[in-house]
Amino acid sequence: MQRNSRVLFALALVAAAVLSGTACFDQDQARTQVTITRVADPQWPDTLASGPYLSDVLDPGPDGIPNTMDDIVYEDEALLTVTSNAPSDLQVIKPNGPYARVTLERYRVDFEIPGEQIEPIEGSMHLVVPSGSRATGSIVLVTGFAKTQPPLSTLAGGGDELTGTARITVHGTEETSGDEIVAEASIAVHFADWVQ
Ligand SMILES: [Ca+2]
Repeated sequence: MQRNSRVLFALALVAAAVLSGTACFDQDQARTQVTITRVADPQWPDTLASGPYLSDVLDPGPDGIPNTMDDIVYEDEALLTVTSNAPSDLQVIKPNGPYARVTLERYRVDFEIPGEQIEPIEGSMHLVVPSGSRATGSIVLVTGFAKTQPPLSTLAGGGDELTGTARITVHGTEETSGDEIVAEASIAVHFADWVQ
C-alpha cells in the first residue's frame, strides 16, 4: 500500500478509532481519576489523534527492496498521554500535597484480531502524572518478535492487511494512599507490509 493512500486511509478512520479510559472509584479506592486521553504513533503524533495505528511488519532496509539481507523488523512504539484529576470539584488535591500524583509502573497490551492470535505484551514504564495535569510516555505496542511469527510474518512481502484492536491497560500507584491505579484504552491497529 502506498504512503499517500496510507495517510488518507488513516485520516478516514480516525473517527472510527476507539479510545476510552476507566477510572472507577469509590471511598475504598484511589482518589485520583486517571484517564488515557490519547494513543498515537510517534511518527505521526500531530496527524493522528487516536489511531488507527499502522504497524509495518517489515521495512525493506537501506536498499529499498524487500526480501533482501538488509531488511529490518522494527518494534512499534506508541505514545500514551495520561491525564490525572481529582474525581470531583468537592475533592481538592493540592499541588505537592497528599495524593498529588500517581506513578504508572507497568502496562499490558492484549490484541483482539478476528481469527488470529498475537501474544500479549507486558512491560514496565515509569510515568509520573501530577494531579490536574497530564503526561506522555511511550510503550512497546508490537514487538519485533511478534512480527517474525505468524500471523504477522505472513504479511511480509505481500499486499494483505490484518486489522484488529490493541487493548492497553496501565497500572500505577497513587501517592500517599498507595492505592492501585488502573486505566485502559483501545486503539485500532492495521498490520501490513506498508510501503514507505
Ligand atoms: Ca532490503
